[in-house]
Amino acid sequence: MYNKIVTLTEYLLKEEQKFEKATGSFTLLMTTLENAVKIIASHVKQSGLVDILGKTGSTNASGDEVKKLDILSNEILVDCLSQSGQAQTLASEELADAISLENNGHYMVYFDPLDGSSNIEVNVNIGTIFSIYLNDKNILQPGRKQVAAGYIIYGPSVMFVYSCGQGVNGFTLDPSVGTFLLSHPNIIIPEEKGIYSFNESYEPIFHKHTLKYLKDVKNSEKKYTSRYIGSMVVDVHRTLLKGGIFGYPSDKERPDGILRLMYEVNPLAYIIQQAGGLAFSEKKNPLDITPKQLHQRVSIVMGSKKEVNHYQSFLS
Ligand code: P6P
Repeated sequence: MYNKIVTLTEYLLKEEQKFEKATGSFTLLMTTLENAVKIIASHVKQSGLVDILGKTGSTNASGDEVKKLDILSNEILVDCLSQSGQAQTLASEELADAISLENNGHYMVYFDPLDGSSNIEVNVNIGTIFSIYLNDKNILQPGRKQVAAGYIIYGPSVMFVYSCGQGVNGFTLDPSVGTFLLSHPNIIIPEEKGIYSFNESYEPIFHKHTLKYLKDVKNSEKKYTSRYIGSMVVDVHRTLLKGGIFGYPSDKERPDGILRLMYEVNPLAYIIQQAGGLAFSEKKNPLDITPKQLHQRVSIVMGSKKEVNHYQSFLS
């Protein structure tokens, strides 16, 4: 008997059967998303070749314009999700306003099509982040109302990580078959780990509590190390699997940090909390923030329970 590994599609269908009233709409939405990110993954893999074959913004051998990868990724997601008919509203970091589609889709999908795109040219991992709500016509729902969220990491492997409220599962693309296989069932974040992930070049403008925290971990008996990739989705993925803490806190010049609530912080905070970790923006759970506008920025610290509590202990 060959070693039967569960595919993402099989997993989605199995989950669907747990819900009596399921119509298959969510499964179709997620399968559409899966197909879109496979197309993005293929472009990401070739991105290094674009430099050889023609700079982005130029035209390629067949005369097509070579697009910036984040713009192309956004177009792929908008096209695929629009055609699925399952989402009535789409919102993207790359679009000023949400798109309202002429369909009866049950869902609203928010996404950062290619987070960390500045890392593409140096061949460092990047990712797509998504957040899904039921379509209740209000595009500014708090993160707690997400029905599903997750991300796809384009790295040595392409990984699809998501939760719909019953824990977190990771699927790895088998490129020989073109299928995501369940490789990380029921991911639980380690309760503590000495890895902190902050951009310390902002030390001159960090608030006092952040400075005190960083000083403490550098002089702690417990061994800490620093890791910062500069793609939030990748820094959070490492934190999810290995433990530790990721932070982009507010500072003296950016009272709301820089990360986006609707399609970066909420989906990743949802995943971290579904895996048993903590997340907070200033003094509250980001999932409890009622958004004021679509591209709202918030400060964020998230990760292992003990590490986040340790950071919070420095908040006066
Ligand atoms: P800084 C990438 O551009 C991004 O939006 C996040 O993915 C990442 O965590 C952050 O910005 C990096 O910002 O200020 O450290 O370069």
